[in-house]
Amino acid sequence: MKIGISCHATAGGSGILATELGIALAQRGHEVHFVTEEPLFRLQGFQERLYCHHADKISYPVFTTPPYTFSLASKIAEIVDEYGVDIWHTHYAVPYATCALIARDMLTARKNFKVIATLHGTDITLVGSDPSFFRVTKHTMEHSDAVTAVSRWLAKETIETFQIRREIKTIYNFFNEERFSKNCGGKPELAAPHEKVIMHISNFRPVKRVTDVLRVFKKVLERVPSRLIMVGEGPERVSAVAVSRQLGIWEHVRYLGIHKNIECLLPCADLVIQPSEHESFGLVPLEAMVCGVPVIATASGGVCEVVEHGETGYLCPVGDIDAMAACAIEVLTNPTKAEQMGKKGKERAYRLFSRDNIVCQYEELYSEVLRS
Ligand code: GMT
Repeated sequence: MKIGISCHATAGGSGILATELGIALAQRGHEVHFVTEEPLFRLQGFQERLYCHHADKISYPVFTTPPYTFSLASKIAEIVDEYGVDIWHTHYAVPYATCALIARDMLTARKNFKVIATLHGTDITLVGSDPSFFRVTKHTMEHSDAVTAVSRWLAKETIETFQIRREIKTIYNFFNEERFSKNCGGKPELAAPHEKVIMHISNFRPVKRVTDVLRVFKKVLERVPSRLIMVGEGPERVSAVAVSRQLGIWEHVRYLGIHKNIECLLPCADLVIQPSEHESFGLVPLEAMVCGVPVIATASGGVCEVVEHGETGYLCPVGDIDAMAACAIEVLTNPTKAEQMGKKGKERAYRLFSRDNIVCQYEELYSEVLRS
């Protein structure tokens, strides 16, 4: 098949998933065309059958905000025409599936060109915070040839929020086994030998509740010699740094910034903490489980379908610092428990979220949509 993909190119989970999907599809013999704003964060080196195109960013004095989405729609139509692409798979309804629908409308001669929208979460939260997106999101989902969501929770929320009558198929996210089995050339020294390593990885958006990580860590530090490794960048970083100083834990926290090779950092962690307001899926908890690292997340959203409470980590109430700290201390002071959780996490990740298993589900969907 010839498959086009549009997604955010930045370090977020949806862009990472879309990139890994494109790589996997190309490895399985499909021709894959990405159209993105910037080079893809997770793409390294040359990959046979994989093409990266960029839509132009126009700047003109009368445009207060450059209408990037229209150049994206034009670029999609151009690539579909030039290469004979069969399917455009977008990650997020707005703006990417909306742009692909405009391209589909323009491509009147290509009767069998199909658009698939995968929802990652912001489609819902964006509407929650800005109702002006409601109609365009609903229209896009209703007119795409298929819609998928990355968790059952997200599919249900979407159907309820938008009163959608069509099927939204759940296809879970996956991890790239090859990436997580590569040799990183030794472990980086993130802490002193007697210290446990607690890690948090995110884009530091308010939904990630990064300051909760610091409050939990302060309580853990009172009981367990440890170091907190914060990976990522984003708007809440400034408050996170301020809170680490206020809490007097600054010298026990390291802010590493954005890292491409998360597979080389995660295995150094004894515990990963992701105390988000909600997560539609939780790619970081999944990648931690792949590395055999127990996870503390919040019982909110699709992450409950990834982390198994009491087995591969703990799911605590949002904002419950005491509960998260108690679970963290239990994991860090009980090596047998930590090892068992890590083992079960790895086993669950490989059983439910392996690349071949999930990519096959997308391939089946593409074939089904092309037949319809
Ligand atoms: O979490 C973010 O802020 C990034 C966002 C994205 O668009 O990359 O992540 C969303 O999609 C990921 C991939 O499907 C999911 O693993 C994340 O749970 C989801 N984020 C939220 O729901 C907050």
